[in-house]
Amino acid sequence: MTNTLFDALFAPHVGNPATFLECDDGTTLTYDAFLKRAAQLAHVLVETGVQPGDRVLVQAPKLSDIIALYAAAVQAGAIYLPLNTAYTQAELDYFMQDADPSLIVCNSKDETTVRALAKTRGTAVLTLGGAAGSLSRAADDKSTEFTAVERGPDDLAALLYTSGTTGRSKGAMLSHNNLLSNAIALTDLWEITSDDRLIHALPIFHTHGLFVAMNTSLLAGAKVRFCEAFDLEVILHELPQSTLLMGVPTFYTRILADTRFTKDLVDNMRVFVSGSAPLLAETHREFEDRTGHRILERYGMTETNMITSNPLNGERLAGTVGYPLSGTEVVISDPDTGASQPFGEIGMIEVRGDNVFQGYWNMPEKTAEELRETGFFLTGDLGIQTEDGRVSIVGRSKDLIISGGYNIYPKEIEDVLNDLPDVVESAVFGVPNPDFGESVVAAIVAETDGTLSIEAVKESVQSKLARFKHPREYLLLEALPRNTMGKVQKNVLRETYGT
Ligand code: MCA
Ligand code: AMP
Repeated sequence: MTNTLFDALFAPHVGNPATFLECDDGTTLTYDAFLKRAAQLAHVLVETGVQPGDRVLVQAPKLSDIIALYAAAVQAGAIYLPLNTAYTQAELDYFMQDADPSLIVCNSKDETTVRALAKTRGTAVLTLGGAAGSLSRAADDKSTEFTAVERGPDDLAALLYTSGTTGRSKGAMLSHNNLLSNAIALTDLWEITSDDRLIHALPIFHTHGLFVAMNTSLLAGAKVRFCEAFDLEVILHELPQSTLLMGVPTFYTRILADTRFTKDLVDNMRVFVSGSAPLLAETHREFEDRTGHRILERYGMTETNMITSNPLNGERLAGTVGYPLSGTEVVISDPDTGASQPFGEIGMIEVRGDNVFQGYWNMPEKTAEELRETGFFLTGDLGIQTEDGRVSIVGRSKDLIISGGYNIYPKEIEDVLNDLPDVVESAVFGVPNPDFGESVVAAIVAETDGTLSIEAVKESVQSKLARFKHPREYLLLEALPRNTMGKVQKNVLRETYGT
């Protein structure tokens, strides 16, 4: 019986006595113990009625059991669907409707509300949250062996939602081979081995924290210092005993802002990886001046996993995202005609390879718009490529704000604002922010009767959207700037209000 991802990432660790996870409370889990826990959880999934191909939706705290649950879902042939813990009930309701999971695993403290949402569909609900979690408890007396369900390279292993320019989140369908091929390419390129110790301070519901960080560690048999969240004190404490850190640019600006962060703290460190958002050349330089290390920047997307990376051994250039990974092709095309651009010309970054997803869940038209029949995926990022293949991102053709590594699509926020009775129209845009890279500003044109209350607007936004998407500033304007075609000029808003 084969199960592509399980056989490569997890099964080789049966009986492996090496440490895998080191948690905040001081507990550690060996690879063997982790595998046994995953098997117990897989038994609970099957007993709950999860069938191969079913979605297991997970919105739960970052505990070791959540990684074992990911392994259990893969082992049981299910499709793992992780969600940001910051999502509101309204957002969760959308994902539940769209993905139609057979099981929801939520935080114990959210059980009542999640059960109320799940009830109408008859979806099973289990909880994670230390000893109190019903999933954890149910697993405790199960067998520590489980025969992995047959799954081939093209079967789906995960469904990751990514917001879109239409305001509606889309589920990116990722196959066993999408995840495995990318993990192999990154582990080889970054030379990750069982001698490595990774500081894992990213959330575990996105590609970066779940696949880039965990799948490579699993493949290599590395140790993972599993931090519940980003905490500067913990990072400074762990650096001398670690070799790898993977983070978003905010991690690096926050670390650099602390004067205790010095060269001698990172003597043991091998690689600092940055991604999910543009790393300022200034941060790159300051980091090198302070530590002698050049941050290794790489580029990816939920739909494609990682696409390019600066080299481990060659030159890591600030402001570039490096070369296409092994097995991944990048072309730069004219965004209007789709024709290939000459080297050095700006165009749409398109990508093809085993890393590229299988399409959007239940959205064949969207899939057809963004995934060409030739297999090339249109990233919506604008870039250039030099003759030797090095890629730089120079902008985006999609209207997107990246705040602290989280993607925020203005359309989703504008839809909420425009639905309010006193709002005529709105435009949401990003402005530079020293901590998060960009932050969200909303410009609103209100009805002329003057009854619009910003407090009421904030309340409405709060009930519908996760906190990280909330505008940090509201502007009341008489009119939005428009070009001669009537299109709102967000560049003008950014230039006028960016400071
Ligand atoms: C937290 N807040 C945020 C963000 N994070 N607001 C905007 N943008 C954010 N990213 C809110 C909190 O709710 C809080 O709200 C306030 O801001 C201050 O929180 P703070 O304590 O400063 O933040 P934090 O908890 O320390 O989190 C910052 C963070 C975190 C560590 C940078 O956002 C983070 O872990 N980001 C990584 C995201 C990531 O993994 N991205 C990868 C996805 P209040 O005002 O109520 O206090 S992209 C991906 O996977 C692609 C494929 C790729 O290429 O990697
Ligand atoms: P997501 O949809 O969360 O997978 O985010 C993918 C987007 O993040 C890409 O389309 C890029 O716009 C952005 N991104 C990821 N890595 C980088 C990077 N190193 N530099 C600039 N943007 C990046």
